[in-house]
Amino acid sequence: MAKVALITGVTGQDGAYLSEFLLKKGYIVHGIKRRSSLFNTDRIDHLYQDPHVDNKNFFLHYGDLTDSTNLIRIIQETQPDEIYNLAAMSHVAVSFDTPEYTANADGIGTLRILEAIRLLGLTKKTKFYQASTSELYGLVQEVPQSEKTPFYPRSPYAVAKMYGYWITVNYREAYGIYACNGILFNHESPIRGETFVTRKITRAVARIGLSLQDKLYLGNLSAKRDWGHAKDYVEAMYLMLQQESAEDFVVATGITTEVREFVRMAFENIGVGIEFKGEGVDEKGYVVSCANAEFSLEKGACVVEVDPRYFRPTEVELLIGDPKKAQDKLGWKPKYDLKMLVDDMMDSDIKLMKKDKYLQDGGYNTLNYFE
Ligand code: NDP
Ligand code: GDR
Repeated sequence: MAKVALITGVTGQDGAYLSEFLLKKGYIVHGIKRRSSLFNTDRIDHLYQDPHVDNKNFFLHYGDLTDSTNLIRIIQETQPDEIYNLAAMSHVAVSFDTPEYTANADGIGTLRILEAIRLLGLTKKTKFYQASTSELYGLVQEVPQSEKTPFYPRSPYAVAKMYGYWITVNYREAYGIYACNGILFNHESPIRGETFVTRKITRAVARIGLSLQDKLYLGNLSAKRDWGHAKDYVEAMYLMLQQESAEDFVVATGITTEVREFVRMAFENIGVGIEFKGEGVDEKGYVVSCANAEFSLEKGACVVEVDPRYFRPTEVELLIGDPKKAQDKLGWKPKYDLKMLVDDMMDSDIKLMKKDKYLQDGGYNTLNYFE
């Protein structure tokens, strides 16, 4: 019998890669998607199956983490062997603007699913994965950060996720549910949301190279993140649910890099050298060389500038994870390093932006929204 997985947040970056991964393993995959006024299934359209044909193995259900009755009904109908709770208001900066909604979806949403498992009598059948985060570490207590490092959340997002983390531990201990937290450090990909810093950078660098845009505005260039590839990280989620007993795991590369270095690497991908000058809000990045005729940029042009509107009320300055437990117990090892990640994202965004350029040159409007 094929195993059945239910994925919340199936339309997001991780939901799309995890669906692909589980379908390849022979799972029947159910995903919960929100109703929206525009199509929101771009990332999973290649997995979509016509509802009128037989032998389908990928199903979508309308739902929302803020609606208990809907979650209970979907879990009852699908009787999943594994639930991956990936749905969340996942943008740290936006959580300062929508703190109550973030607490409801990211914090109480996790409780709603665990309670559904309990109320439906599925505590022995259904395994649960919670998308916990390195943002829990927040203000640096120790480096590198491991499963034993104390938490100090620094945003409404991280505080909500802290509730999700502990309620997962509590339901494991109280009711014997196989429930795990994956404490994942930042992971990116060509389908990363456009307003997270890596994708904002790769999109903008591709556009600047193709003369579709002059400048990229960023916030804190000194923040350090432990960046991996989402394709590697969804494999760790799956492995966590295949163990003898449920435990929590850090998933990270163990290497940390400044935002400004990510910018430099993205420009390097198109043969453009840049150097940063100034400090804080005065910091600017200038083209120092351009070795690629296709993306020729004028030497001395200022292509990056700090805009304080992207600063956060409280910032997480340094994240670096210790993946030893995941390596030892799960046998997990990432295939991508940072250069491979940057190159993968750049290649994809250059292709996308060439399409935009073609449309613009033909007199058509293209999306021109940057945040
Ligand atoms: P995305 O933002 O790409 O995807 C989030 C998903 O959640 C989307 O499918 C979104 O739907 C859905 N969603 C948002 N709010 C609700 C809601 N109220 N009810 C139902 N669905 C909702 O995130 P990622 O794929 O990057 O991350 C997956 C999970 O992992 C998130 O929980 C995130 O917080 C966490 N995480 C991510 C890390 C990362 O670096 N990517 C690191 C650590 C943790 P829609 O498409 O309609 O917006
Ligand atoms: P993060 O990711 O907050 O770590 O959360 P994000 O890419 O948004 O920020 C990373 C760092 O870059 C700095 N930064 C900017 N960030 C954005 N978005 N836009 C900018 O213009 C900009 N300039 C500098 C930020 O200040 C920050 O320090 C991500 C999300 O996926 C969470 O859901 C997840 O839990 C964590 O990663 C681990």
